[in-house]
Amino acid sequence: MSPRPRTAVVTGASSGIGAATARRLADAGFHVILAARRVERLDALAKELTAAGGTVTVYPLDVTDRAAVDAFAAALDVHSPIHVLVNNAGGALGTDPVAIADPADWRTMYEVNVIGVLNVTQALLPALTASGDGTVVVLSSTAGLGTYEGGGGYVAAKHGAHAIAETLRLELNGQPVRIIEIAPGMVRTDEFSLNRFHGDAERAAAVYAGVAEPLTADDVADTVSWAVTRPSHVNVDLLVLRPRAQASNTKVHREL
Ligand code: 8X3
Repeated sequence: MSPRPRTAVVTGASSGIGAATARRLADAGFHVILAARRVERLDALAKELTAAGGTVTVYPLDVTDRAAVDAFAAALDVHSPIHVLVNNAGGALGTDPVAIADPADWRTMYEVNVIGVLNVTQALLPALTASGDGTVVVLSSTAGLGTYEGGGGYVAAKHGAHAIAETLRLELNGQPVRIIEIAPGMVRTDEFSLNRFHGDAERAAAVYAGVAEPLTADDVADTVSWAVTRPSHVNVDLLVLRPRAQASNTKVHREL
């Protein structure tokens, strides 16, 4: 009898880095639980992964809704232990300077990037610990490690996600759960910049103007998959990845 597959939960799995991570983890043999708000996208991804031989489960979820997250955790407990949680759901809103930024944007970013990670991690920690070999991934950002002009609310929120990862690693020391933080720099996805600029496609595209090869969602997913498949005693505390054209948050080589 072949062993039961290890189970991975990916939040924000409907697009971008989340969907790419789900693909990579399914390919690596995980039973992948796809969680996100947009269920029709999850269904399409589930169909694709199942056709490729993967085992997936779809679960509609808003990570900022604590009651929904608790119900999600209760539903999962019935089935199997959780080995990997990838806290990917997140995003940016706006690039206004601090002096004039909209507090509503900041609140939304804090809710999804910080409280969302807190909600899902708290709810799944018992199942991750019970697995005897759990991994929590926090997809933060280079915005969680340093600031830049116009980054304001996103930088603040991602510093919050970084703080969760650092604190949790200390608090769980001695338990069979490792905490991995992956901090990507410039990644070109269909939605990240578009959402940030409230649907303004021109401004969204300008972010990547002249940049030879921004990272792709799959570049990040590859890194997540690599990190979570290291032997259990190996903890990749923090991994920063950027495109070669980006030397820092504010130094980007553009060929224009
Ligand atoms: C995305 C990186 O540079 O837009 O997390 O903050 S950046």
